[in-house]
Amino acid sequence: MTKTVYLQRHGAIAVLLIANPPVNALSAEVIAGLAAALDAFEADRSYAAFLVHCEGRTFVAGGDITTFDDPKFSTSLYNRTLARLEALDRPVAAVLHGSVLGGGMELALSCHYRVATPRTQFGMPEVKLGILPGSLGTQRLPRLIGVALALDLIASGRMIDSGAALKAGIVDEVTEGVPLDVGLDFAKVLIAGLAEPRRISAQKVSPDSVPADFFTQALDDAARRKAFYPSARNIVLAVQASMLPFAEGEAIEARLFEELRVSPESKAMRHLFFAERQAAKIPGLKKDVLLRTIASVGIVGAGTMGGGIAMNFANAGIPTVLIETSQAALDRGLGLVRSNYEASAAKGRLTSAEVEQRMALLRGSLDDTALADCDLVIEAVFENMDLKRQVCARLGKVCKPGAIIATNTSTLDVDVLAEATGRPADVVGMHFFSPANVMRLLEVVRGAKTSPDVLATVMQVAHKIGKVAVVSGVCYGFIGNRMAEVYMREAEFLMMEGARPAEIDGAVEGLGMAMGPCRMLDMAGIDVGAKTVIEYGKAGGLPPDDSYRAVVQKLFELGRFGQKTGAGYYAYDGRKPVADPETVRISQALAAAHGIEQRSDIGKQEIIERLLYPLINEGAKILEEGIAYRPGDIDIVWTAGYGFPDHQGGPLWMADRIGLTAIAERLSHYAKVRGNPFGYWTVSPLLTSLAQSDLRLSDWQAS
Ligand code: T1G
Repeated sequence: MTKTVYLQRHGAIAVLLIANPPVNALSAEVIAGLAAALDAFEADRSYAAFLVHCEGRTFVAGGDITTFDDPKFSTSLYNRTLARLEALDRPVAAVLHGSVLGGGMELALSCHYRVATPRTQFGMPEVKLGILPGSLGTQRLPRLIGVALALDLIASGRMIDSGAALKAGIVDEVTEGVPLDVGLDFAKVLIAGLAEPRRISAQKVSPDSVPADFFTQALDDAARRKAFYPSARNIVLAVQASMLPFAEGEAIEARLFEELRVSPESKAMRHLFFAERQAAKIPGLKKDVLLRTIASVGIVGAGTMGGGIAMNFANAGIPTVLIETSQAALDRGLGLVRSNYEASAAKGRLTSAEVEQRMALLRGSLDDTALADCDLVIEAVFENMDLKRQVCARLGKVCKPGAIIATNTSTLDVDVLAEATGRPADVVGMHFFSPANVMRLLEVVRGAKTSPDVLATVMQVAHKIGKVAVVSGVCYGFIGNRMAEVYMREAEFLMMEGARPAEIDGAVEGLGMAMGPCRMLDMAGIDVGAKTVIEYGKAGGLPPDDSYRAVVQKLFELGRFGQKTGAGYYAYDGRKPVADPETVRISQALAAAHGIEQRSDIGKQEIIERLLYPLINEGAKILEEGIAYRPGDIDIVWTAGYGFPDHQGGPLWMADRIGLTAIAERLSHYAKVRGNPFGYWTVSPLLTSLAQSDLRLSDWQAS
């Protein structure tokens, strides 16, 4: 047997033991081991049943995603092996625990019977990788649980628990206990009961099990979801093929799977799968670093951010105290949290008991000595350096020794705030994105003196509260906002030259951006954007260019704050953005005041290049300055925090696909045609050197 698969005898039961840590992914060795075990079982009539069991924390969690880029990759061997498993003439059972996902679920479905332990999760997450179940999941699952639920699970990629799996008929039994023992007991009952093989592939899906227009509707829905789920259409077609004879459906699934596997979209999404996990790793961190225990949290400031941040910890069951300066502010903050939870309960996402459990974990105080026992304290006061320095100085005194002090600043210098505490080794930035209880991205900012165990502890806390954490060094705007700044700069220059907000947004939304720059800032608040620019100017960070971000500052002056005031770059009919001639007039007046020539020939490609290429160039600078550890980290920041489309893999992944030489050439082109007095178009040294060596950003490693 190969080292990852063993066949063990337990009386009349042959146990196929898969041991391929960490998640028992289906490597070539595992598949070969399964085939060899079937040979042995078929040849030995003393066995009365076959039990599939996995060692470690989970049953098979899917195909080995690292193998999908191999041109020789194929699911056919695995699929044939599953067919052999299902065809065995004696009962075949699977005992399930952990996360039964993708190819693991397909393995379970090829067995005749299935038993699970109570906390097992089930899912078909292939859609999140831009593919579809390629080992008959689209054919067997509809036959087992019906087309509608099967399509829902495969198209959404959502996980269900053991109870739901039992109810749906995915498992026959849910039994507490050590998985192997549960499996053996289950198999013994099958033998004693003379259970017959039960093959899903032999079942049929009745055509009238769904309404006549079911698949037409499903294809329409898939077309709407395409931007986020590029494999949505093929998933519908594959599930629809389950209405055909099994062999025909199998062939259709195989074709549709392969089409997706080799697609740029799926390669981009698979890149992000690993990039997200790489981002959690801190280079040079000793393996044995001792993490600090975070059992209680304090948050200074119960505003929108503070309340949203507090919810993350309450959701993870961590008691949290919120500090405010007035009872009214405290009541308002906790009231907002409660209304957020109640809104989730109204949508069925939480029970009212869960709302109360989470609210019970939150308490407010006007006395900051209530923070004295907290293991982690996060300041989330107004974005003003003087105020934050005062708060940090106070926290340096109030927080117990060993407590971690974090600042939620989005642009200010974390090192300055760390020094203000008098204990900079305990200080780190935790930049949450608004709304803090929703956005997955968390930028963890390592200060010059942040101690390694503080950084590692906060990265672990981030995982615990369900955030995607990316480490950033200290610079203006860290990774995301620093790159967004050049993106917004060009959006406004284009506007002053005559491009309309809808054209600017439309160009990048056509690439799959969830929201273009104008709609994004109108939603976040023109006032927020303008104040950031003004603060940065005060800090001496702006180029000596009077026309720099002139539009957002003018809109701010005029009280046009975006959605919240009914007008910003757009006018608003409720939440619907509408072109506003006043914005055009403002832009034209600013252009005249700054001597910017009006043009009527600004095309989509120019908008895309002028928005994205400086953003990519800034990302390259962030890499070469050591602000970000790796290109994939930057891709995660933009896909998890700024609505960059997963199927484009993030800005630096996209840059590699466009080609760095082409990007460098276009940056130089704009330097020529627009002039480059402030260095806006200067190609970063890293981009230049990679382009010259015909290398990619993904080839770059921090030296
Ligand atoms: N392939 C390869 N490596 C994987 C992997 C996979 N499927 N799943 C996890 N890993 C690695 C991961 O990169 C990390 O590595 C380590 O395992 C721990 O993962 C044939 C074609 C199971 C819920 O999409 O959702 O089946 O960083 O940090 O938080 O039709 O892993 O330690 O070096 O995520 O406890 C379908 C993907 C594949 C499941 C556990 N399956 N995995 O979460 O650990 S396509 C999936 C997960 C397929 C079939 C089709 C999660 C998890 P490292 P982790 P975790």
